[in-house]
Amino acid sequence: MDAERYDPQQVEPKWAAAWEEQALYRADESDTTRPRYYALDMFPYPSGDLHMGHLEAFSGGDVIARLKRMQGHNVLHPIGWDAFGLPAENAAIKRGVHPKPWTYQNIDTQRATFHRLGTSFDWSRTFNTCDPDYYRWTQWLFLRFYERGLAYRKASPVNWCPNDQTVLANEQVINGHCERCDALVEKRELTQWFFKITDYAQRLLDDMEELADRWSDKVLTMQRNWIGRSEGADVDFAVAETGETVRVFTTRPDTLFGATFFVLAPEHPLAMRLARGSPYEEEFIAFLDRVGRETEVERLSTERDKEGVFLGAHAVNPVNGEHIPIWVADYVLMEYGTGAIMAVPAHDQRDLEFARKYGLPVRVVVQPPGEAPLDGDTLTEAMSHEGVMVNSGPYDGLPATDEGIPRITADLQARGLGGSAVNFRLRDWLLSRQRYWGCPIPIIHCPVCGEVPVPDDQLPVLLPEDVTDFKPKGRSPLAASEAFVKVDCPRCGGEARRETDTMDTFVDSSWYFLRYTGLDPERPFDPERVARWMPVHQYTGGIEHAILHLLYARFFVKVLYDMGLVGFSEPFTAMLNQGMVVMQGAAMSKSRGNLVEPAAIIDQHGADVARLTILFAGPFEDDVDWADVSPEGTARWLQRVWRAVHAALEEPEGPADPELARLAHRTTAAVGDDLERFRFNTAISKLMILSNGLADAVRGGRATAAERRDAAERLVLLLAPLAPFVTEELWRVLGHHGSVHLAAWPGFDPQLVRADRVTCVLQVDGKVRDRIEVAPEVPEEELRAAALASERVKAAVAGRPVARVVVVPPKLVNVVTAR
Ligand code: ANZ
Ligand code: ZN
Repeated sequence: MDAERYDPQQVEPKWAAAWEEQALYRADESDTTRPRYYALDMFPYPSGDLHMGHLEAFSGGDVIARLKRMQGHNVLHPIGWDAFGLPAENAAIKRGVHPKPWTYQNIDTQRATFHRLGTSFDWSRTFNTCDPDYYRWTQWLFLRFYERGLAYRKASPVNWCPNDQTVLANEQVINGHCERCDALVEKRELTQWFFKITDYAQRLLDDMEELADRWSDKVLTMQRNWIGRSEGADVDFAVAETGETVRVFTTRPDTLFGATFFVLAPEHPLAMRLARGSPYEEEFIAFLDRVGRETEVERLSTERDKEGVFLGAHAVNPVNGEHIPIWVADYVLMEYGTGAIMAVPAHDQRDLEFARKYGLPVRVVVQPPGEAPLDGDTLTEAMSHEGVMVNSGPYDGLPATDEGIPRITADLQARGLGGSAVNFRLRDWLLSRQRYWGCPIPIIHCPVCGEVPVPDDQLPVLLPEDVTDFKPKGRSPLAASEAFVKVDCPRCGGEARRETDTMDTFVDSSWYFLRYTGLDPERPFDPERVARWMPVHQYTGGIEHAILHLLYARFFVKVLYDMGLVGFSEPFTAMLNQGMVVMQGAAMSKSRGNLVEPAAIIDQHGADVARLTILFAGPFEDDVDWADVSPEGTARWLQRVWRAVHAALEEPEGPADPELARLAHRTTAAVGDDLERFRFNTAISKLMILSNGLADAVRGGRATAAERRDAAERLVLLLAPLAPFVTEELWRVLGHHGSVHLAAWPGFDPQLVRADRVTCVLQVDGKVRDRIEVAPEVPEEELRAAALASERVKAAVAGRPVARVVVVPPKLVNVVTAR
């Protein structure tokens, strides 16, 4: 090829085919000498071709895999497709085609784009979650969870998306809207399948300590808040009129003497019992109906007026025997704590607003020390911070938090009226969906035996092929297939019905990373292979999964750990989240007309340019605005790299040039460091400096042939993880026979890397006036003299007497004048 012009369209397909043919990136199962490294990228949804977010994520993930390979690791870098689910199905409905061929067609399209992009995947272990060979094991795992009581069915108020006509997990409701289609989510009372993730709440929280520093703080904080652990106490009140007990959860048992009313969630079973037959029944039922139409967000909103109804009954406060009125109110939720609260309006803002609206008393029981006594009648804002207990009988004078809480809690416990309690915000994971394109739940409903699991040897329960109507109608489209639904009970042989709901796709993605260790035909995964490769060393993917997928996958692995199938309880040792790719500040979309697609960029500039451009755009974790980047600029740089390497080999040599050697070694050290920390953008800018340095030296007739070759080889090796095609071609130009991607990552000479000049800042009275270059080991005296000799420093001193000179070698001199 031309030494003057590099043609990616000619070179890239050639290498893409060769790499595939040689299975260059296959993980080596038999090798026991090299350390193993599992570089995992979140697998894509096959809805259309790869998008720009994919380009960024997979380019970054691929750099890591390639770097580790060159550094001598036996790398596992797999890929597959998260192929079930709503996006594929909705698109299929819109186009009037079956979700299956549509999905597989998209997978083919994406696979082709991955090939063009040159991602270093091990293609021998790819799979799609919609393959029966895969979902068979999803069903098998479901049954193991079921046996352990970790998968169960219950009726409860659940989130319902009226647009997608299916239920949603709490994690899929974003500010009251459907995560997928943004429709306002409703509550419906339905019987659904759940995973008992709440059993693992504490461990999900505790094990995050292992992840500190290797996962972003942002993701860890989001998970911590989602799990939402609260410490407090359970307190039993009695109903004065009926004598029955009703329990509340409170984080503030120290405020018990300030409880002036009692509130039940409208859905609390006791509320209906108390209302029935009372003069308040009609009002209560109308209220219940109204609240049923409010979303959870509305109910919890601090902006909205709280509403409630008195039920005519009273609760007996266990600490002082006081009778307080029982209300129902919308701001108390059935799904949190016990669904009942003691209201302490002086110290809880929501209770205060409710009390003021309905004229209920407000009693201060915690007083800020050293301030004038608060008055419950005039209080406008609840006093929610620490203080000293007052109006609290035997507890008066105690510091409320440190002593009041433990004492009151212990006293209640001693009397059998409660005790300390921990509450989690986390709810069980609602996993069933009323949609076609998902993994069938392997359960049979028998009129005699009840719920019967499908026996393992009858797996997979295949999705019926005779369903033609996929439109969501509130019940699963699978119910329309007689052949699917009608089945003999595995236990009694009688006529029974199959469960027709399918699983949430997040079930599929909660264990896929285990199966990449080997496509075992007999098991979901081979525990020995898993032990060899896992936990994943580096996981790369979008921050949008900060809670959903990452929480569920952590939960699955903990259950598998308890089952003895894996030897670790955290699947992903380190996590890297890329930012979003936007266009002129807005999300890219076809309808906005601002859509850019990776395939089009590859068509125009080649894959290396696409990869380099997105990685050069900024820090990996920040958002990228495609309007601000220049693939043309990157393409021009690659042309310069191409010419510089050729010129380095072809032009007549010159005198030795230690500067070039220093630059090459310094770049080696810095780029290795940058890539290790995922600072792809700064690594690229350092490589630009090296390529310019090499071109300049050659053009200026400097450097020996050996020096030039060394610099050129380093440039190609260091660039290889970022731009795999041009470097593979240049590696041949440099006379090598094997692939650059299996070559060893270059070392460097620490002597050459050590900076020989550093910049010293010269200040006068703390203001920067000049900068000079000095040796790193410059003596203090010499530095002081050099600073005082600077023309700019002299001008700034302007003849005033110098009071003292602060010298911090080799970085700073500050000349302080007397005024
Ligand atoms: C009395 C009290 C006094 C409260 C006070 C707070 C401050 P977190 O921190 O979120 O766990 N609560 C309990 N169950 C509730 C439910 N189902 N719906 C709405 N609110 C509920 O909040 C726990 C506090 O939220 C509990 O402590 C309870 O109010 C309220 F000065 O009890 B507290
Ligand atoms: Zn039966």
